[in-house]
Amino acid sequence: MTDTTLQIAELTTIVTDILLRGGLSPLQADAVARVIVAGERDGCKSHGIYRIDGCLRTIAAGKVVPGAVPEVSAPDGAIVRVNANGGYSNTAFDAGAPVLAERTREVGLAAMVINDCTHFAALWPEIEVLSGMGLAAMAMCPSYSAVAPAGGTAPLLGTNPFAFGWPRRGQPPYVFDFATSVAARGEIELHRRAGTPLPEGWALDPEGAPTTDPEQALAGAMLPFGGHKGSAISTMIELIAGVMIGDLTSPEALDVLGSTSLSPSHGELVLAFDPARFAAGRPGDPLDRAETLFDAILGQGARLPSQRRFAARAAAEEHGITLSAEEMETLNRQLGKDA
Ligand code: NDP
Ligand code: PYC
Repeated sequence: MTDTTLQIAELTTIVTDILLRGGLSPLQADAVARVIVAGERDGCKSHGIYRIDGCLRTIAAGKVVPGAVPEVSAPDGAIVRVNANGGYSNTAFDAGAPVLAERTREVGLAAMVINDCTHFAALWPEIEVLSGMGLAAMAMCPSYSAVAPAGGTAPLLGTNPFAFGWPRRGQPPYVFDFATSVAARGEIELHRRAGTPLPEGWALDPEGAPTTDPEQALAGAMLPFGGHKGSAISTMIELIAGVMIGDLTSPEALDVLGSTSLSPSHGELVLAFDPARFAAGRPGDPLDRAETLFDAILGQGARLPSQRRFAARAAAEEHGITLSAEEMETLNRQLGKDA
């Protein structure tokens, strides 16, 4: 059983073909394949090719509109609205991002509200688009109930990802992107598949007792990161990226979906800031001043978030992406090659 190394473009073609074969339109398949391959390329296995089966199940269950075309409306003001029309969040983001950037430059601060999207993806690919345009940005969304609030014992909040990016001149942006649970649910599933126990403090079993068994954790509840602090941030996301944008909270998304094995449909909120507009008239260039802070962090021997990811990307760009024999078998099955 040997590993296989694929170039990024080769893996992108394979993933796109699988999604087209699964029924997605080229518009949807292209955006979803890019984000899945980006996960694999950057060493984020919890949102890489492992997600393909979930996409195929979601399409087969009729829980995503496979040919959806997102609609952007931004009549005035700081809010850009994108209706995903039941398609994937990634396609909706692609449609709205140029308008969000334009509006941010005009107003200094603008928001993109994505409604009615199916969501399974990591947020940093979106954040990097905006930081690549010189903007600071935040993105967040609910998910489906999987996490007990701090002090509780049953799933209620989603794993609600939260991401932030800051542009840097001549080097990759400062980006963090994390689940507001101790770990992404995808990590629990990867532990289940590998037959490895979870670290202590990640989850509760269905009776509300601490567990390191991934099966029990998936049946029970995950825990928020940082106790009451993560619980509060996760609740904020339910409020501003669910209730406030007229879309579903995580409990509502789970009610509609009826399963934790498919990708939920809800909304997403993206905020973009033009640092130059915010700092106008104040001493110092904000991007230069940020570098002083980053240097001080690095000077202590700490690393910046996404540094590991950017290193993985550089390696993948140079040497390709190495997949196990089992992963290649799965891709071939998904391509219908073992039929
Ligand atoms: P991780 O805990 O792996 O990483 C979180 C962030 O912290 C990353 O930016 C990471 O950078 C950084 N980081 C990790 N270790 C260090 C360190 N020692 N010093 C400095 N920074 C560090 O992420 P999660 O498992 O919580 O989430 C993974 C992904 O899951 C995210 O991309 C998120 O968007 C996605 N997700 C999506 C959901 C959805 O509903 N769509 C729900 C939940 C999660 P680096 O990558 O370089 O290690
Ligand atoms: O990994 O927690 C997760 C997740 C949920 C939905 C998409 N990713």
